Formats: sequence, structure tokens, C-alpha cells
Amino acid sequence: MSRENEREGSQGLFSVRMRASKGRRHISGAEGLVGALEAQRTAAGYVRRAMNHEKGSPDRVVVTIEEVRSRPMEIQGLPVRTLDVSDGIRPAVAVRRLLLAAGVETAGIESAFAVLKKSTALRGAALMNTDGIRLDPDLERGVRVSRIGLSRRGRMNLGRRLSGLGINSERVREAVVLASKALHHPTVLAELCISDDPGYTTGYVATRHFGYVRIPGIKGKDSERGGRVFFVSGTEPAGLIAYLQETPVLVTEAGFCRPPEKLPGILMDSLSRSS
Ligand code: WAQ
Ligand code: MG
Repeated sequence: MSRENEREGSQGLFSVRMRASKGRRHISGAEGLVGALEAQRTAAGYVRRAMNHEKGSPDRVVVTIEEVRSRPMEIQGLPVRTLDVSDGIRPAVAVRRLLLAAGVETAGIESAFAVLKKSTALRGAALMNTDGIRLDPDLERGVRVSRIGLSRRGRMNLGRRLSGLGINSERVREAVVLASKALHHPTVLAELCISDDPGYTTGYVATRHFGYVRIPGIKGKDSERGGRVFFVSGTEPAGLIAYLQETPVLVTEAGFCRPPEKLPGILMDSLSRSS
């Protein structure tokens, strides 16, 4: 065990997951990986989130708390950047340019927008090849990324950097961690995310080269349409699905976090994560 893990508490880590629904409609979900002492508080926070959701009251909330016995992978978080939209750039144009640069084809981008604009958001993420063909087995559900969290050091580190930009919310931290786990897998080329919460209009595109790029105004207010799409290479996603759902991953260190940048600046500044 590394020193970082020991500091999480000798009783190991717990995966805490929540999903809330009303009838067949997905309301909200959450997942975290926390020390034993934090599991109860984390679960209570998720239940509060589910019961006070802007999409409405759920009639079913399921919380799972499960000990994680294998040692978590420790990764660095993606760099966090924000598109500066003050020049009037259309968010959809930025999404397109970022995804094309990551190797996604035009057909793939169109297919992703079609999934994200469906009237009922998936509970999980859609997996697509670069041409937009769905690879995940359950088209109505998608794949849920679980067993993700921040180590104590990662939480402080990321929190401090996001605070410097005025964006240190639980929502942003959770999304950065989710994208960092997904993009850490060699077959994931890019992620496109739009919240299904009517009041939250900032989405993101995450790629290895540009990092986690926040896109303000990616959708209009008052729409429950949203979701996540992972663009993947290869045709056999079983290994990736197992990784996304099962492998415990902690972000132990944040990437850099920058103030808003115009699109050309982002596209010019491709990052090599290995350097
Ligand atoms: N695994 C896979 N897909 C998920 C997961 C997960 N753990 N959690 C959510 N999704 C999918 C699902 O289809 C939801 O309907 C959709 O994503 C949106 O989830 O930097 O709030 O929790 O300002 O509403 C991103 C921008 C916010 C944050 C994302 O997503 C920022 C957000 P939500
Ligand atoms: Mg939501």
C-alpha cells in the first residue's frame, strides 16, 4: 500500500453509489470512492441530492455502499480549461473542432448529438466508435463509470486550483474525476458531456491532447436533454466496460487549471500528457 492509501484510513475504501428514478425516468446518480469514515456522510449527501433534485422527486433511491478490496489505481487529473465564449463562438462549433482534432469523424459527432438530444437522458454513458456506431450492449442504459474518487491530497490540490478560478463545486470536481478515469484508458479518445439538469448549461469535451475543456452554454436552459458519450477505438468494448465500472481509480494529483481561453488558443496548445 502506498502512503497515500494509508492516509485514507486503515479500513480501506468504500464505493458509494446512488441512483434515483421516478418510474422509468432517471433523475440523478452519483458515485464516489471514499474512506470508511466518510462513507456514511457521502451516502447521506447523495440521498439529499437525490431528494432535492431539480428534475423532480424520485420515487426510488438506491444507495450501495461496498468495500473495495483491490488497491486503487492512482492517476493524475486532466488539465481543466474553459472555453472563452466572449467572442460569440458557437459552442457546437467548438465541440466539433475539438472532437475532430481527437480523431472523431463527422458522422460520429452527429451521432453523439443525436443521442444527447434524445428526450430521455440515459442513466450512463454511450460508447461509440469514431463513426458513431454504438458499441455498448444496452442502448437505453449506457455504461456507468463507478469506483472513482479523489485522494485526500488530490481533493486539496484540485480544490485549491479550481477555487482560484471560482469553479470549485462538487459538480465540477466529480466531472473532472470521471473524465480523468475514462481518458486514462488507452481506447478512449474523447468524451462529450452535457448535463441533463435543466439549470446547468456548461458541458465539456475531454481529450488527451486538450484536457478537460469546459464549454459554457453548450445547451439552452430548461432542457432535460443531456448525457455522456465516450468515443473509443477498437470494436470490442468489454475490457473498457469492466474498467469503467469496476476498476477503482483515485485522482491523487490535479492537472493545471487555466482561466478561460479562446478556441484557437486551446487548439494550438495541444498537451502531451506524458511530458
Ligand atoms: N457514468 C456514466 N455516465 C454518467 C455518469 C457516470 N458516473 N454520471 C452521469 N452520467 C451521464 C448520464 O447520462 C447523465 O444523464 C449525464 O451524464 C449528465 O449527468 O465543468 O452535471 O450529473 O462545469 O447531470 C459537466 C460540466 C457537468 C461541469 C456534468 O452531469 C463543469 C453533469 P450530470
Ligand atoms: Mg444530472
